[in-house]
Amino acid sequence: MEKRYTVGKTAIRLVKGDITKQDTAAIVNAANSSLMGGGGVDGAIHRAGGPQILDECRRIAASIGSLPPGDAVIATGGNLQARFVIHTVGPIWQGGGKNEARTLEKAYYNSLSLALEKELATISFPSISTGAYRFPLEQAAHIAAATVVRFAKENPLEEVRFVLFSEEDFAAYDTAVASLCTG
Ligand code: AR6
Repeated sequence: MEKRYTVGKTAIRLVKGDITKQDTAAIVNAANSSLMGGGGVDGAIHRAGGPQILDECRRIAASIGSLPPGDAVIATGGNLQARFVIHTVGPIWQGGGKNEARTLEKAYYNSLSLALEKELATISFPSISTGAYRFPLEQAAHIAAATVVRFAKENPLEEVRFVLFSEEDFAAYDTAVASLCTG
C-alpha cells in the first residue's frame, strides 16, 4: 500500500508498514518526555536500533532533563538503516482544550527543522500521538499533513514519508494529504 504526492520539490509518500524498516536518513520517534523508551513506535525503535539509542537518550536526558511536548532532539540511529532518530514528544489528548493541536504541530515542525539543519534530505514520520496518547486520528492526520505541506513549500527536503501501521491510519493520512496537494 503506497501513495505519492508532490509539493514543490518535496515528495510526500504514504506507506503502510513499520517505521523501523525505513531507508530514509532519519526516522521520527513518538517518544515520551523521559526519553527512556516505552511501548508502540518507541519500543519498536529501541528494539530494532539496539542499546546505542538508549545510551544516547540517557546522555541527552542528563543534559536537558526532560523533553517537553512539542520539542524534538536528534540522535543516533544505532543499528537502524536510518542514520538518525529524531525523538519528539506529541501531546497527550485531554479533550482538545489544552493546546494539543498546537503541540502536535510543533512536534512535526521541530522534527522537520532538525532534519533540515542536519542537511538530511529524507525523513519518515509515524502517526504521532494517535496511539497511547489517544489524539483523534482524523484531526491528527490533518495537522500532520498541513504542517508537512507548509514546510515543504518553504524548504528543500526531498522526501517526507508517513509510515502508517494500519489501513485505517493510511486512509486518514491519504485523505488529509490529498486535500492539500496534487498527486
Ligand atoms: N511503525 C509504525 N507505526 C507504528 C509502529 C511501528 N513499528 N508501532 C506502532 N505504530 P504510539 P503515541 C503506530 O502509541 O500515541 C510510547 O509508550 C501505532 O499503531 O507509538 O505518540 C511512548 O514512550 C499508532 O498508530 O505513540 C510514549 O509514552 C502510532 O504508531 C507514548 O507511547 C503512534 O502510537 C506515545 O504515544
